Amino acid sequence: MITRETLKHLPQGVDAPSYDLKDIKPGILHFGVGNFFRAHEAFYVDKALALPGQQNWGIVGVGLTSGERSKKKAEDFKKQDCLFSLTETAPSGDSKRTVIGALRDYLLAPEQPEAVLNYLADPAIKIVSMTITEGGYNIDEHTGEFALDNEAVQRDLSNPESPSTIFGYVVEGLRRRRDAGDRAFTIMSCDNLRHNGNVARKAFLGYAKARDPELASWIEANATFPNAMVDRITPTVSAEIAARLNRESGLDDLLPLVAEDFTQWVVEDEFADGRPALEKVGVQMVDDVTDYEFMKIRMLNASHIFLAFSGLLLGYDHIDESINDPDLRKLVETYLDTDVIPTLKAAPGEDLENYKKSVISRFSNPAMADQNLRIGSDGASKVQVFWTATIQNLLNDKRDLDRVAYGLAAYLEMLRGKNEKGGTFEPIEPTFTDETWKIAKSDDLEAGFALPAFDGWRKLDHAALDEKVTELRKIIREKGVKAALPV
Ligand code: CS2
Repeated sequence: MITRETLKHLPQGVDAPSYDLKDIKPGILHFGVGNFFRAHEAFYVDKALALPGQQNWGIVGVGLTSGERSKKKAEDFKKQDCLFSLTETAPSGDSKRTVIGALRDYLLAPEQPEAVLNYLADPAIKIVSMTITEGGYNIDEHTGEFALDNEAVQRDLSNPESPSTIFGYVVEGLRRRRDAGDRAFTIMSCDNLRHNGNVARKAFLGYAKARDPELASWIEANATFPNAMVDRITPTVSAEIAARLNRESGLDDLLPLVAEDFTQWVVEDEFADGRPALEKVGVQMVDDVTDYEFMKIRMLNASHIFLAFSGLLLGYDHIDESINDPDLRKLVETYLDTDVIPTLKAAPGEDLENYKKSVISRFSNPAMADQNLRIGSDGASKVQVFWTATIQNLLNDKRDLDRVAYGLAAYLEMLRGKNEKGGTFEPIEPTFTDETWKIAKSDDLEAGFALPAFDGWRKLDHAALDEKVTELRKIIREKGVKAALPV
């Protein structure tokens, strides 16, 4: 176990926080303490805490789900004083190991709802950040608005002072602040969405308006919702990986974590009540994040799901196996060169050709053992966020549809959960209902077009695209992925 005590004699090669934990006071509350958050926001804030005058930016983590796994995680955090180790590994295999101290408390909301609300109402908390996944903002795909008919949201609206959703918690916290004459906080999304701040604004204001329009106006006038581009590949840590990480570090960490050495965070500098000195620890503070977001989502994430869907069908477990398959690598390179880069504008300081090379090298990092199943999970949300803009461009400009048609065919075939080696797997689609699964599992090659993930281009002329997708699905089923690859 790592504790304040063991920090004093860590194994060689593991860095301890260079500040005194007892000086740190919470200034940020974060919902969704997953691996990505621990390797990204917590990593940057940890560096900031070591700078003079930054000790009031410790983080309180909040989990929203109950269940055995969540309870175990909360207990592990408590046992370790919320400390955990991060191993950053380069494609060459070189690693750097650090104990991160930025997380100073961890609460499970279903068990301690009032403690969470007390933090949210406390003016010392100046930023409420979140990683709740692309699909977590409860935006209706058809209307583009916050979905008020969601059951949990309805429950919170009838009982606004004892909420269970993130929307209910945040808005109740802000209500208490307004009533006490305190300032609002910054609501900072760290999810991998285009204009994640705007999405968060829509979600939280959508809920607040339904709860109390006057409160919603106060929040609109006083809170801010900065947009950000976030990037760091952070795989799931299986028991086996955890054991390896501990073996290599010499630690006995209950919550070890591994990430690539690359990391990027570009944030619009719009904070309601101050922020840590992020610009001093490598965060790019900008006025407009748009071009960074497009570059990342349409290049890195879009390629990632191409590789994950294809790899799952071919029976590959990990993304480095996918990118090391020369046919899949060629597919991704051609997709980026032909379909994506010509429609992108380079963000200041970025070069799209270099970015492409770095993405491909990052995918090849064997130390990540990044699971195709993880990357291919929630395809319903990811297809919309990562591919839709490219598909719309190609349809509008009447350009070659081969690669996107193949991608969609691979996605739909992947949902059937069978690989070419005769194995099966369970695709993960948190937003699917029984009805959507029926469509996804149907033998009818055209049924999949009814999935909401495809809505983004149904208003455009999509007949040729559908025809190609159907043809390619047939080829994948009859002759396999390699026969369907458009390269
Ligand atoms: C992946 C991301 O799951 C996915 O969609 O593409 O988790 C990816 O690893 C991160 O966006 C990298 O920043």
